[in-house]
Amino acid sequence: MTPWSPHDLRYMKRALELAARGSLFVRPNPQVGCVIVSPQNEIIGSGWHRSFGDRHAEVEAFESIDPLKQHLLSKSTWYVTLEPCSHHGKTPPCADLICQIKPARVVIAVEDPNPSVDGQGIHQMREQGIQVDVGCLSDEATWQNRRFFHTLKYKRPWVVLKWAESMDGFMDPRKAEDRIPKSGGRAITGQEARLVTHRWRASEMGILVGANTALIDEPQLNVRHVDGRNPLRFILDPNRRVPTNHPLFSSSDGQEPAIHISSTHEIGSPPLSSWNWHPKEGLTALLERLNTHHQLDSILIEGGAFTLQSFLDEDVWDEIKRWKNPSILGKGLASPTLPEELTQPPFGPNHGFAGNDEWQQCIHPRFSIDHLRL
Ligand code: AOF
Ligand code: ZN
Repeated sequence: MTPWSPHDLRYMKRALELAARGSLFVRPNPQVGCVIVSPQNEIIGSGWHRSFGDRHAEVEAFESIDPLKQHLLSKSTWYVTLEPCSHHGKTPPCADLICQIKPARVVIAVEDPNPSVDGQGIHQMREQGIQVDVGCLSDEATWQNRRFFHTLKYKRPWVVLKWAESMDGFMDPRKAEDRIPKSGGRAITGQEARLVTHRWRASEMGILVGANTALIDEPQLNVRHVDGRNPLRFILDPNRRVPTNHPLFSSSDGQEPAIHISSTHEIGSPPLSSWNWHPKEGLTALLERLNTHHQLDSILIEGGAFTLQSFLDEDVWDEIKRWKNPSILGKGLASPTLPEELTQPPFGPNHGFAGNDEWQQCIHPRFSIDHLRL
């Protein structure tokens, strides 16, 4: 294995940091960052993939270089968090650009598993005599793009279960029988937590609620409190209880109408505003359809208790994000039961506070970084 120098680790960390700035905007593309360093260890260019369809990180880093420093390029080292692409997508291949420039060295965190790239970018650059070293901070880079890697490997989106509960484990102070349609949700958490939740929503491509939540809470399922992209909304309603005039079925503020999943619709060709799924097919089949019909690389399951519990019971989930409010409600709608075995995310914090609320994040015990790689 290549022994990574302290400089390599430093600049790749910086590239990962930059990549993360695209996290709310690039999906279903991966987050990618790039840092260009002179032989004197000066960062002369840096960039990241800012939003879906936009320039790739390498191009942005290249274009950021001061013309007076361009002569340093032939001896430069490029740090990229994902293998430079070799395909003509929405933009020309980054590997072509790098081959024209011919820097001394390119350091890559992890290969791009996209079948149109898949090692060809690396091969192309090596053919041109460029030194290419792969694997610097590869675990961190794989984790950062877990949604992208997971979907390419498993053909289903990364599933995040999310809910908020009181200290004594209730999601709603009302019991199930007191929760009548259109009565609205009862917030367990405060305003600061809402901002964080909206950032979580913007981080995932889709958001799904069950029929009860749609009927009772009438949630908007958007990211109105933060700057970011609205997720595509889904209502899981096998028995078709949600009426077609439900507010979620209209577009608002540029957000697409929610997609209705029930067991009585006909399957058509995408894009679809409704499609068919029956609980006896299992949640894995549902998730595979979310990927084939809508190219979803991740989905946030926002409730309610029954829908969340069914994902837990079928063991089809990857990450849990749970809010805990210090209140003691004594009664109400019980929250889902956390599985006994849970694992902490490999990088970054697994809990934190927003105002009076604590968030906790855990991942499925079967998870490993290797499990994400092809
Ligand atoms: C890179 N640098 O910054 C990114 C890469 O549709 P396009 O043209 O934007 O291509 C998207 C694919 O390119 C994406 O699925 C992944 O394989 C790669 N992303 N590659 O060299 C970047 N974002
Ligand atoms: Zn590219």
